[in-house]
Amino acid sequence: MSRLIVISNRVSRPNKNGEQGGLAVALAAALRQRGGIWVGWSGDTTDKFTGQIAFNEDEGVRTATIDLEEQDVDEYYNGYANRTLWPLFHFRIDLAEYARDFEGGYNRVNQRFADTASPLIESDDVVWIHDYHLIPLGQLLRKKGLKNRIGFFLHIPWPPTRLLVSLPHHSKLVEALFAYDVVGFHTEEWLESFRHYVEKEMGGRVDGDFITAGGRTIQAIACPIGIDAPEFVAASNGTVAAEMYKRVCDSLQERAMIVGVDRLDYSKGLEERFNGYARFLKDNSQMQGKVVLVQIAPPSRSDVASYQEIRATLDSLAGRINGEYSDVDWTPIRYVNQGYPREKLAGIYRSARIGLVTPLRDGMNLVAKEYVAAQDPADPGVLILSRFAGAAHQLKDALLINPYSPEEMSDAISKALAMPLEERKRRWTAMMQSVQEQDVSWWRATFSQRLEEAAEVRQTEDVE
Ligand code: ADQ
Repeated sequence: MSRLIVISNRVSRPNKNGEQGGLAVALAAALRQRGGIWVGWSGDTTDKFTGQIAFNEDEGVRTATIDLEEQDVDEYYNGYANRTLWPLFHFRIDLAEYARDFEGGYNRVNQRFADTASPLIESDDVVWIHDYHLIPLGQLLRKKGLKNRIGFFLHIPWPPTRLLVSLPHHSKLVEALFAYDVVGFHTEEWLESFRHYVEKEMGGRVDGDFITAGGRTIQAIACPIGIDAPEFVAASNGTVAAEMYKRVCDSLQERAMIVGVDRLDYSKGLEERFNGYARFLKDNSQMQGKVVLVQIAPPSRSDVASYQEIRATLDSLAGRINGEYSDVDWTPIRYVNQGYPREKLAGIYRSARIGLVTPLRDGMNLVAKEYVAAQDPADPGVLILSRFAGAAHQLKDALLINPYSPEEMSDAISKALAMPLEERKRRWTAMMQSVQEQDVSWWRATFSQRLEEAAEVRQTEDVE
């Protein structure tokens, strides 16, 4: 079996405390099984980039990391990745910043990744590159003569063509994807937008999964990521989760809990969620004092101004809603700016009657799947899910809503709180089947298999 080389912006080194996310666990398992290396940025900076690689091996997983210069981090990570591509790909062209320095830094760092990774790659290795930080990397590796099978997976949405063309040099970015053998998206919707761009802007041809443009044919597929379902179910039934469940339930004093768990990011629709919940309290005064929204949102990307703004907005909104509706013995929103280990999170999910997952746009959204996996099968809670999350394509038995509409959110909360046990069980069983069948191991195996097959197609072509 060929070795696997994973390349992503950050590398998640396995640790004994099991505090990695599902994606990191799945990739680490693949690396352990096939051998190989995980390459990426260390998260640290250095005065002058030297290309020096730090090798480590933890729990049977080899990692290779590099330090970047301060200017690299400003232009590539905080700049082009998080101030240009992230907002644009989440349909927020109002927030996207187009600066030449950012684009220059992005290309420079991708070149640094190519220079670092290429000597580590052997001729038989399969290379799997992740996410919007590294779109041009495959092309840069090809320029160095690499003939390996190279796949790319995009973890965020692919925007509609009419938005994407607002990006200076958009065609250069998309053309770079044609250096890969397989390009993966979470949903048919993102894939359709990609195909649309290729046909309309590049004069390309689509033939099922095969897409041809500029003389290159690649496979573009929808391959939805999942969670580590068995691990999450086990965590939910463990002692840490049970302690957390009890702690939360004791604090609720019979009140119904609604839970939201998100990185503090404007794409997650937290402002709209707070407003929808406030609308529910206003429309249902008999429920005041009987429900609590627990919103867990650890800050992220706090060097970027739009993230500082969303944090300030939410601080004041939570304060205003709590000021308006609180009583001496009840606070409607518990707004928590910290992260929790997965086992504790599982207990928190289980104690909530409702999981409120309402991003304005989301590639997939794993929190929705974790909420489902953590439920008690005998008495499951209800998932309220944004129709604009990739997860809505699979979790069709959630209460699907438009997150921009406070009325829809308010109605869905009422419906969920009144939902009979039989209906809750029926909806949960259908969702749980999807969560278990298409879990993270399925995702990894499906994408890898496509990549292996792609190589065979190419070899056959070469022979002819
Ligand atoms: P994210 O935008 O980070 O991921 P998501 O898919 O919801 O979004 O994953 C977040 C992960 O972080 C979940 O596993 C969750 O449990 C964890 N997390 C969030 N808040 C936490 C907290 N307070 N404490 C502990 N853990 C917390 C990007 C894309 C998504 C896509 C994933 C995977 O934006 O659309 O689903 O990648 O491809």
